[in-house]
Amino acid sequence: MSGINYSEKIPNNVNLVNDRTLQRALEHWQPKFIDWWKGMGPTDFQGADVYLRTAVSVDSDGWAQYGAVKMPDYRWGIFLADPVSERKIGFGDAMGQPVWQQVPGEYRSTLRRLIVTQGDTEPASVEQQRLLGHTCPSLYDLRNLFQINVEEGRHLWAMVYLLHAYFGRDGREEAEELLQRHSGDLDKPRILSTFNEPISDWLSLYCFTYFTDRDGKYQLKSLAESGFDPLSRTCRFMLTEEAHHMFVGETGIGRVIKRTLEVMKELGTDDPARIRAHGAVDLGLLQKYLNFWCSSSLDLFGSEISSNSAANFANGLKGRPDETTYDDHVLREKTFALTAPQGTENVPMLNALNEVMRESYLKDCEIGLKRWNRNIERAGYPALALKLPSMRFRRSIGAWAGQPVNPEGVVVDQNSYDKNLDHWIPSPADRAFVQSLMQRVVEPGKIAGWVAPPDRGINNLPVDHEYVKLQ
Ligand code: BYC
Ligand code: FE
Ligand code: FE
Repeated sequence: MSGINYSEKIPNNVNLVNDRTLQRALEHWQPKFIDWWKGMGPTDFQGADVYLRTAVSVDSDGWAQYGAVKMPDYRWGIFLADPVSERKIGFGDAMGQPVWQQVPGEYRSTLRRLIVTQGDTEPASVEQQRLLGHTCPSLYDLRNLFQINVEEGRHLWAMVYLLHAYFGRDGREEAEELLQRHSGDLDKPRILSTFNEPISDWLSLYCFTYFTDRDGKYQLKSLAESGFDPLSRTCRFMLTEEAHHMFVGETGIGRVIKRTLEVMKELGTDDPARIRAHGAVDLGLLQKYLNFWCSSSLDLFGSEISSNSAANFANGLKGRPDETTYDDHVLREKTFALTAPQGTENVPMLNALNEVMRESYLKDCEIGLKRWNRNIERAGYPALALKLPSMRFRRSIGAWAGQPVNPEGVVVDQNSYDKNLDHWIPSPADRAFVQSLMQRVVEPGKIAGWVAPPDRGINNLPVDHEYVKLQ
């Protein structure tokens, strides 16, 4: 079951060949996807040979095969984790009943909306990152960018498969629209806010893959709990691909810090102006980038009080990440003490699940910070330790939306908020400086001056391997 059939036009492990109608519908969508990839995917590198991994099976061990591939020839396909026999719904009012292999009529529009929202983020991120290849700090980084891009493309395939296979004509229409909305487009933007933010430099890419791909991890984990079994199985396999995206973020930021600490040591100073003059990113500037992308990603969990989240959980559509680690899977009796600008009140737990998830997400974000801060402390600069902003800072969604809150979570007056914002998130001058660092480095083994080389290469190859052969 878990073996992937690559002899077909659309690689898959769902026995597509036995469902001609579905196969034809997907083969009809395939060229539109390729057109989208060529028009909206990475610019100018479509002819380059990229050292990419491709899924060969959905087992946890050895699912990847590595080799040089031109991106448009990447074998995007449909891969579901193996079914769990006799799987039961693990939470909500229908807990203990068998999972659904088809979409229950009463949940059809809600499930479609969840799948479309998930699907929309995948091509959005490729669009956001499309120009970064021109300013890559090394071939190693360039390869990682393209690996992420092709996998986000495959995540789109995963959602499009569900839409085509389970939602009939509406699903096919939604699949078309996934290629028609575009990141940052004024008329047809992507659905969620973060996916319309430009990613025009590599510091933003590292922050995006650290914070925003991690929202992907949490959302996919909660959908992997779903009573709609095909969605669960799809998300379980997507999660195995997601780990590398967050790795690029965590090691990327770690390498920026490493380089900055080297420069600080060399110059014997922590003066931001001198560090910048030396072509590195001072830690205060990095903190601003963390504040920006973390706060933006916190919005992706939705409102603190949400009837959508309550219904999704009660109906068995969307659980909590790692649902089995909780004691109570029904939550009809529980409440949650929620603090809003008006004060603290107890709300039904079911309505507060977005906030529960946001809290566990933020805890997960702390792990990288601890690691980075150890190096900052060891270098003798404990006062420059990096911090995550408060969950209330710069929110656009939910109870704290539009409130003048500083990164520590304290409400300040609007005037001082407006005046200080440029100290908390990157100012236009900060962005211009970071942009000035973005010089393309494509000699094998060479690296830009603002970031340290990685500790090791891909798949046991040396760091100076020619990961992308440019034409
Ligand atoms: N921007 O009750 P509410 C990934 C909307 S990332 C704009 O507060 P709910 C990836 C919301 O849609 C993972 N709109 O929230 C990462 C709703 O609109 P409608 C993506 C927003 O519904 C990197 C209204 O506000 N996956 O995979 O409980 C690279 C009220 O909603 C935002 C998913 O998100 C926002 N930030 O929860 C590549 C999973 N937040 O319906 C890929 C699927 C909320 O009233 N999505 N709204 O018109 C969901 O589970 C939910 O839709 C949300 C929102 C968690 C996003
Ligand atoms: Fe993804
Ligand atoms: Fe991702």
